[in-house]
Order: sequence, then structure tokens, then C-alpha cells
Amino acid sequence: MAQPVIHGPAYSTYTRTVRLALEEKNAPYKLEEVDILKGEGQQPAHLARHPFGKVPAVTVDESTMYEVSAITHYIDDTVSGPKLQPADAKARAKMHQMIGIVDSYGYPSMISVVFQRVVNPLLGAAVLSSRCACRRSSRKASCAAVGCTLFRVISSNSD
Ligand SMILES: N[C@@H](CCC(=O)N[C@@H](CS)C(=O)NCC(=O)O)C(=O)O
Repeated sequence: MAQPVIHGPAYSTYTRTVRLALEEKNAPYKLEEVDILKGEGQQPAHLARHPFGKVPAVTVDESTMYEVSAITHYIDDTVSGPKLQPADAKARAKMHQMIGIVDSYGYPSMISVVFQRVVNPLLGAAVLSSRCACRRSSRKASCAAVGCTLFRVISSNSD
């Protein structure tokens, strides 16, 4: 695989997921900042890479990819180094389940709290505490589900 270019901000959790996959493989990459807090995700240059204006997008082997799960699977399939996914089918299903929980329920329910409690105060923007009350049950269920699965994985791997 040619050296990938990650288009996204260093502070993004999803950008970090791609970086972690490449770091685990000890593979070099370039990070090209796209600052979503400055609206750069919605600029034509980035929309050409990612039609939904999210980060990250990755340019590799003359094509551009988006959606972190697709990108990290591609990295695991094409870059030598330690395998990032379990070989066992049931463990693999659990891995996909956890990715799905974070993507569908965890991140969407937590990001509003991160913005109200962390990002907006840093930017000097208004803090709307009412937004923190939204999706509380989804946040709790996501933490419980991921925590419970992780606990089982760690317990079954320890002696
Ligand atoms: N499903 C996407 C989610 C990516 C995502 O939500 N990224 C956030 C940053 S961590 C983003 O781009 N937020 C900007 C926005 O929603 O406008 C993926 O897996 O790549």
C-alpha cells in the first residue's frame, strides 16, 4: 500500500481510529488537517473526498475512501504487520457489534455533551445545558453494552 494521506483533524476520535490502525501496523502516513470546527469539512475540496462532509477521508492507492470501518478493514487487509481483527467468527461478530454500537448509538448520543461541556466553552460559544439531557438512555446503554463486552473479552483472555 502506498503511503496514505489522512484528511481530518488530529482531535477527531474517528481520525484517531485510522491513525491507531496505521500505528499498530507501524506504517507511515501523512495527516492533512481538515478543521471541521472552522467549517473546512463543508468546503468543496473536502466534499469531493467525502460527500457527507465528515472526517476522516483517506487517499490511498490512487483512490479516496471514507467511513472508518471500511478504511480500517482495508488497512488490515493490505498492510503487513499484526492482525487487527480476531480470526474466530464469533469474536469477529462481537467486534462488528461493538463498532456498530459506537457508530449508531454511542458517538451520536455523546457528541452533543462533548460539544456543550468541552468544545463550546473552549471556543467561547454558548453552552446549552438542555442539549446534554438528550439521548441519555442511549449513552447509558452504549456504555453498558461496550463495557460489558470488553469485560467479557478481558476476563476470557486473562488467567
Ligand atoms: N460514520 C463516519 C462518522 C465520522 C464522523 O462522524 N466524524 C465526525 C468527527 S469525529 C465529523 O466529521 N463531524 C463533523 C460533522 O458531523 O459535521 C465514519 O465512520 O467515518
